[in-house]
Amino acid sequence: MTRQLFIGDKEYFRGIGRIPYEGQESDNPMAFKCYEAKRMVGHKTMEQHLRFAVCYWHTFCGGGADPFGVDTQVFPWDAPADPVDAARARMDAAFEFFTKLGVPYYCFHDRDMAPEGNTVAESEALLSTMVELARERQEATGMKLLWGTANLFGHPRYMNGAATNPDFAVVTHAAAQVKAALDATVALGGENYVFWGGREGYSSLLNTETQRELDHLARFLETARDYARGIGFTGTFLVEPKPMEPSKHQYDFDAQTVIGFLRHYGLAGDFKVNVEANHATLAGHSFSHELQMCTDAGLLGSIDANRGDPQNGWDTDQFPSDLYDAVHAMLVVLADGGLTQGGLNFDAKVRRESVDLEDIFIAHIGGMDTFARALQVATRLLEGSAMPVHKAGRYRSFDSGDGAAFERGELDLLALRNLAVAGGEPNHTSGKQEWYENLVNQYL
Ligand code: XLS
Ligand code: NI
Ligand code: NI
Repeated sequence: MTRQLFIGDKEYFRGIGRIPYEGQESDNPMAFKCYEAKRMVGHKTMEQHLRFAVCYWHTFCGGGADPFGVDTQVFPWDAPADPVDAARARMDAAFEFFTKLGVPYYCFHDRDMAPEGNTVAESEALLSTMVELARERQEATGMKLLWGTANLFGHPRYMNGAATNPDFAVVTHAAAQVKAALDATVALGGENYVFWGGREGYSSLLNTETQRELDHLARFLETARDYARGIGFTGTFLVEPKPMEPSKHQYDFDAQTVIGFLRHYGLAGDFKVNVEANHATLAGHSFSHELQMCTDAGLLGSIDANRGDPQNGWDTDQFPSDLYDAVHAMLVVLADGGLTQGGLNFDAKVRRESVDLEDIFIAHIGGMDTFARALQVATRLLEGSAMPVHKAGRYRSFDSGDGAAFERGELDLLALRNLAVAGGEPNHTSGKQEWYENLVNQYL
């Protein structure tokens, strides 16, 4: 079936067709240099490995406003004065963009897709109208939903938190929104459902009972899970860590904090982690560290692919263009067996100064090429270089004999002490970090 490139009678991205693959030698900014959806890398295609998703919020809702200035980007789909007409126009533009870019997935918040009404019931009705349209668009284009979520941070009622709000009435509104967003996700065949707790944190201990708020968060997630399972959602729930911004102290600080939380409250069976690169750096970690902590725990769910700025300490949500960082990330992902139900969602926005409509294509093309190259480089490093053997070799002393007995828990502290006496001073073994770093550069 040939995919139709735009929906309805209006083309939003005029002059732009389906983005082609033209290879490394091409100087066409509107072409892929590396990403070739059907190209095999190992036993999967690039498309199957990378499972790219476009996010609805930055790409079609964000106009470049910052704390010091209004929107700089004027989107033609924002033209209709009626908010529902604008939502429809935005959806047409979104599906045209997805189709022309050639990604398999998208992600959305309830409020990106439909405006909020004056009452819970009105908001629900607005969302289901738009979901019905999205379902038709998905059928017409073959697009799939990687994950849905609810915006529990934008409305003023959430200023003191959503699930962790000290006022139960607010918690019920958060629940109403999550219920509707879960209904929408299920209706659209979403493969995952995300909880990012933007306001789930606090500013001052003087007015906050943290233990109670954490218990409420866990209870809230549990009730959401039970409802979703009841309506037939078989996907994975994802918690997205972030250390700060907007809250000063966020309960989902980083991957290890979330993993500990999920295990403590018995949620780790249904919930996994959605790692965002920029949130990792805000927490003082590298992107690959966060991914590694999740894969170690068997809890890597999905990825928000973006990057921060080394000089700015906030969530700049830039498009991933750092190949070195992406290689480090893909090394962890591939060693874990790859993304299964998750994907690479571009939770990223073009800079405020990038005001041409084509800039959002250029940004996504760059992000996709970055990860496609990283996939190739990481595959070669894992399958063709000496790196995995050397890494495993560092732990050789645990593979047999007393080291293996220690791992099995068969040696007590005294036995270990006696082995130290018998063995004498250990050899100093080089960690060879520079050797590994040079190897990565050699494969880039
Ligand atoms: C904000 C988060 C947000 C989530 C979805 O920093 O990254 O965009 O991904 O609510
Ligand atoms: Ni995100
Ligand atoms: Ni973010």
